[in-house]
Amino acid sequence: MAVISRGFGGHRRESDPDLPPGQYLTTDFPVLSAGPTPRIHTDEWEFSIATESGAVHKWSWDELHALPIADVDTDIHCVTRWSKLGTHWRGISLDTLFEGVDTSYQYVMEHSYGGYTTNVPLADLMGNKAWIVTEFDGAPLDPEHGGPARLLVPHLYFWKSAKWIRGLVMQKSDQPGFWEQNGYNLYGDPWKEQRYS
Ligand SMILES: Nc1nc2c(c(=O)[nH]1)N[C@H]1C(S)=C(S)[C@@H](COP(=O)(O)O)O[C@H]1N2
Ligand SMILES: [Mo]
Repeated sequence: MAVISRGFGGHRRESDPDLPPGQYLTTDFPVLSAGPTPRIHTDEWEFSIATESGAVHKWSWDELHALPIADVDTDIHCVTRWSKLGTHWRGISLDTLFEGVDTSYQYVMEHSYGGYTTNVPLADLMGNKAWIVTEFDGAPLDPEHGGPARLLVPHLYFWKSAKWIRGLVMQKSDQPGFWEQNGYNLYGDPWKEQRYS
């Protein structure tokens, strides 16, 4: 008998139109970290956005959770070629966090607890395309996957989704972050296979 793989047991065909070129599907959730997993207690956790004027907008864990929370269903694509379709997250839209932020800079450096950095244009964080997520699959985000909170920018390769996010710094020009300095593409569009520079 014919086996229809779409929608069966979560496996879908490699010809799936939602799968970017050169990617394969996985139902696992691999952990990819450049260093040890930092442990950040939510009572010490803080997120900030710093701009060219010297202003630093800060949110504690409780302040973050006072903001409207969004349900996010999305596909994720790692440059090491695994993709995971239909992942479910909850978090706060970057549009919400940027509401009171005044900047004319167009680029952002993401900074994580532990020192990881990655760069992204501000336009890629706006328009309901990026979130600070605190839940995955109905449970608090695992520390290995970036808990208590990570950035989620799913339309770019997953290295742009900084785990253990600590803050964003507005940048006048697009500067390479950690992996970008080590040969990864400055932008990272999975549909254009922008893997390396
Ligand atoms: N802080 C931090 N964020 C990070 C990384 C990292 O090493 N440190 N790795 C990136 C890479 S290369 C990928 S593919 C994803 C992996 O996320 P996961 O471990 O939840 O699958 O996180 C990204 N964010
Ligand atoms: Mo990655």
